[in-house]
Amino acid sequence: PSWVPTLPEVPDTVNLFDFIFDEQHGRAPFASSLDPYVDGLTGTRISSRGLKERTARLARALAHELDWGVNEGTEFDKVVGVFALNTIDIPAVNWAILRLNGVSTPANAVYNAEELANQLRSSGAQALFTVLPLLEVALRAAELAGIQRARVFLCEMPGDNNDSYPRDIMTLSQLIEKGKSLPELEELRWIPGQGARQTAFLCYSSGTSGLPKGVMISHRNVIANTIQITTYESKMREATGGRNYRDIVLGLLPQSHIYGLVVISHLGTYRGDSVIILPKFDLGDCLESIQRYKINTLYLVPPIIISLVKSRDRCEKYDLSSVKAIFTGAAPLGKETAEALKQVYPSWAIRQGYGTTETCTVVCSSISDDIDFGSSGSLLPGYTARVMTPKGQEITEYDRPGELLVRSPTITLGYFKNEAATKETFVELNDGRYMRTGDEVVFRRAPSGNEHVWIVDRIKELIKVKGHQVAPAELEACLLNHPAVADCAVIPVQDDRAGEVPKAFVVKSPSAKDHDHVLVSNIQQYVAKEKAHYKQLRGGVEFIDVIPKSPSGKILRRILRDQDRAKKRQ
Ligand code: 4UU
Repeated sequence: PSWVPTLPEVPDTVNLFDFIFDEQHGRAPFASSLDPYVDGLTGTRISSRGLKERTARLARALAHELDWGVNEGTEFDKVVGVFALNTIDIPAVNWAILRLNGVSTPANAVYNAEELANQLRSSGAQALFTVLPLLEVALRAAELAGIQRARVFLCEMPGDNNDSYPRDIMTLSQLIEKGKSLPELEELRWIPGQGARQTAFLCYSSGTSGLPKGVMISHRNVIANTIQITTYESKMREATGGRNYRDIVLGLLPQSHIYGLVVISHLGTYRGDSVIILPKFDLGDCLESIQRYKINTLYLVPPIIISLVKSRDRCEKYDLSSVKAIFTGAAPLGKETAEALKQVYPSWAIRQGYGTTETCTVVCSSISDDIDFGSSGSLLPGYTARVMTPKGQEITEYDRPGELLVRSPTITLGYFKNEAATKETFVELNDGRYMRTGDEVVFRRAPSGNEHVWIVDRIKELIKVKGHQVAPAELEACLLNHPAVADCAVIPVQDDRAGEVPKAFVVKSPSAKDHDHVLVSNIQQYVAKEKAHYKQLRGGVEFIDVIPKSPSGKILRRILRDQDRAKKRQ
């Protein structure tokens, strides 16, 4: 639409580390009077200068401990896992890894040891950062993935009992102290253009099908999305009265997921915001922090919004008048929930964004003076979209659903060591390289006249539980190890709180003799033991005679899903 500003050129010659820390790139933080990170629980602050210095020292210490040369090997020889709750030091950990020309692979903090070990193995991680509450899982996973104990590091966080730090495991403070006296690292040898297309992060996503895969996110992808968002928002702020406030942001969403990684660490620091870090969701801590730090921008996911609406009485005990805008994404925010929130907090601008790991975050987002509840707003500058029928025909009319394909400088490099999946998801069309989102959308004209994207359904296999990805293929592989399961398929079912939860259809093996209700709970408990808690079969287990499959043997989950929905509507 015409109001969306054009995208300034996305630099090809700068790496993400310099983009964040080098003042010549027009970065705001050093001009900002705000501290980039504040620990919401303790009030501990890190200044811009402090952040830069800590990152530099940490990079020197890491190079020393891991015996890594900045310009030796490729980025994939220097992969480091980050398995942590949010702390004010996680951005510095990521950027220190990038300063070594390495790759950070952030892992979901609720993973169990097996799940983490899978990611560490798949990414080829050589070292691991963690926090005390996750240390046991981290050490077990490191062992499974062949990472030596000496290469596991601990980031301190509030509430730690210092006596519990094992003596043989280095903490972040020890590393930073050590880095103080180590010599400067050599300059990053950066090949202009090519270097910017080097991988910075391996974030895991199952994409359109199969198991989680490492998405190769380049330095330039992250830079591009921060520039896109900043450009888009500056226009919006002009449109809403030229407000030029700096944001004080709620930094609650995990920095291990693309949403938190880009929007909280990178966008926040680039813009000179102050991010108030909380390690995990606790309504009281959130409300307390909003009041105490006068937070004006909340980045949330729908389940948290639901709890804000439902806990209205509790919220009224706090002064939340600083809040100007809330952003929601990672799963659909229904029209009803958005309207309920607007009723409770009429002064808050509610803005829905839509994004994916493979597009290095935000694709489209709504603006506050153009409320169109349920929509995900307009495409960010630099995005081109196409809507396609299953047969590959382009849809150009409004209101006709089809799969969304997008092109942008944020489209990632592909899946790590997975040519087949890369080819399926990233496709070359006549005007460039597009990413198939696997989401069904319609374009619609909003009351304001702007063109908006509505995410209407999901074509791909993915299940979204509280915004977290659950890959049906992963649960199916797990279920097949259960003696009572001969065949199975997993689909999403709607859930009031979590958005979606997984449900399994199971063909019983002939040896299964127990009563169905015993078997159901037995199977559910099995998954609960093997997998992280959000992957549990909360949608239930249903026995069927045969799993519908295509002639080539692909599970037709969509048939099961549509049948299940039809049954619930009856
Ligand atoms: C309906 O969830 C994400 C990224 C989310 C994000 C980040 C910054 C949203 C807004 C923002 O500002 O990534 P993934 O890879 O974990 O999951 C991607 C999938 C999408 O393909 C879609 O199916 O998550 C679903 N999804 C949404 N669905 C993401 N956002 C939305 C949304 N409505 N607003």
